[in-house]
Amino acid sequence: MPNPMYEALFAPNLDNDAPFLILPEDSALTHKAFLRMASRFAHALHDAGLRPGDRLAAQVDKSPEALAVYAACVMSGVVFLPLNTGYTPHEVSYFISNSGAQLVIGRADSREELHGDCDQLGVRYETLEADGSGSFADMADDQPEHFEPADRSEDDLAALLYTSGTTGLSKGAMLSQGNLLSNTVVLKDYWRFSAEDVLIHALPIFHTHGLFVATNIMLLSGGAMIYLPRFDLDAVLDALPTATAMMGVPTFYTRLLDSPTFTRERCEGMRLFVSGSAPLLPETHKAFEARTGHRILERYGMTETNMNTSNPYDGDRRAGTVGLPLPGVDLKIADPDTGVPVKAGKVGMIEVRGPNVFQGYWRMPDKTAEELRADGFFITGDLGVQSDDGYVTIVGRSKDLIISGGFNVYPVDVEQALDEQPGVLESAVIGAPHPDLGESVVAVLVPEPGAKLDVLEIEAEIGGKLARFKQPRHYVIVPELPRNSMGKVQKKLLRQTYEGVFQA
Ligand code: MCA
Ligand code: AMP
Repeated sequence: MPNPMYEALFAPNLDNDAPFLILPEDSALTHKAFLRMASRFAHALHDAGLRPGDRLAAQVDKSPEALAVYAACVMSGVVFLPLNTGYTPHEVSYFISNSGAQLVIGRADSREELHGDCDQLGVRYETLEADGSGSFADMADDQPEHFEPADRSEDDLAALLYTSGTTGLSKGAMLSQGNLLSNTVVLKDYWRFSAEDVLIHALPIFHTHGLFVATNIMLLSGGAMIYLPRFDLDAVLDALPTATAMMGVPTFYTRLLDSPTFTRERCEGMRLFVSGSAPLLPETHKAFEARTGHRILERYGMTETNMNTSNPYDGDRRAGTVGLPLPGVDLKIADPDTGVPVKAGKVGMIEVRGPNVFQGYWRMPDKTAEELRADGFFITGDLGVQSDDGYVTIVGRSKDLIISGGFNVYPVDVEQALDEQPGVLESAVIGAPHPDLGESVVAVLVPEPGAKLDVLEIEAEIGGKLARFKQPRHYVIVPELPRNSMGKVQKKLLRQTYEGVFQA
């Protein structure tokens, strides 16, 4: 039966004995073995009653099994909803109820906290641990190693990825098989991936970067991934001599540069370093070239759109730019109000259209209509300029967003949690430059008249509600927030005032 992702990514590898996942301690899982595991998982999903179009939420540590859950969803037509392992049960409950997931796969230690919510919503909870064990793995134990793929078209949903918004309500971006596959096909060729490649995979697998960009490209090309549980500097340094490529967020590159053992010799077998998810500083690009002789290839994407632009493989990789629109992607720099293109060289809203652009937000037609124009252009919220020869430079964001080590933090989420704390009259959350994470979170708090705020208490309190990466790393207490004549908090002024708080 037709299933475009299965046919392109899995079918050619069903009997492929070459390694797919190279694991610590010199073990490896071949493409064939990985797909057999995924087939057993797909049978387990089917036995659990999941049918094409149903949703499965997974909050699991990175492991081969965790990746096989994704592949099993593609095989069986189940919509995959990966969740950041840092999310608190409070955050996860929202995703489960909003998505209407039929099954949650998570760690045993989260089961207790989510149990009540799952019971109330009638959702089944199965476990999968970092070592691949758990009740879900047990369900798949004796299943057949071939799964007849579910009938799916390019327009059918493959994944639901939640992205927060400036309104504080997380929205599920609906990504179809066609959205994911079209991007994978383009990127594989653009970046010249082949079965000879060995990619260092140190990214998490719950976001577009590590899940779709890295994994789908390696499935399509039949290559291998040195599959690390997380970015561990020593493990990455050890992996470099046997690898050909790496994908990472800028923090990966600054951490490598901070290590004296990161040398040109170590990178001799490497052909490509890709950076994305957050701005790569031109000085990092230059320092990297000086140290290794490699020019990092920077690209730009979003959860809603997959990858939109990339610096060229052969041509000029320009530091500080995100390169050229990818083949098949229409990109315009437009007036934010009208969508009409601005004059060349002028700053405007980046809008994109193409087979990579998502289907809209899950059960939120109004939000979809606000960001996706009727003619198919998606309003990214990123401000940019385009040079005469087509290179795009991102110069800012119209959305209130902080990107910390490649993770997005929407200030409104954090402000809501802070405003609920006793004694807090109001708060403003901003990003400040951070030497390791690019940007990090600063909270500016205003106490209620006569109240004395205890930052340690506030930290402890919001710790139970907000994922660690969203929690402020610096607090300031002020008598009032600066406002403009319209009464709006002047975040730009706050960012200027506190821009040095993380500098040594
Ligand atoms: C971990 N922590 C963080 C972050 N990561 N805090 C703020 N920002 C972060 N990014 C917390 C940990 O929970 C820990 O908490 C403390 O910070 C110290 O962690 P550390 O050991 O330094 O962090 P790490 O585990 O080494 O992780 C840093 C990291 C990681 C390697 C930069 O965050 C990472 O892999 N980021 C990649 C994110 C990514 O894949 N983004 C793509 C999404 P405690 O202090 O309590 O111990 S965007 C996307 O997909 C779009 C489409 C695109 O364009 O690609
Ligand atoms: P997300 O929605 O989590 O996928 O985050 C997407 C956002 O990350 C984009 O809208 C950009 O603001 C930012 N982003 C991704 N890649 C880059 C890049 N290379 N340079 C600057 N910002 C980037």
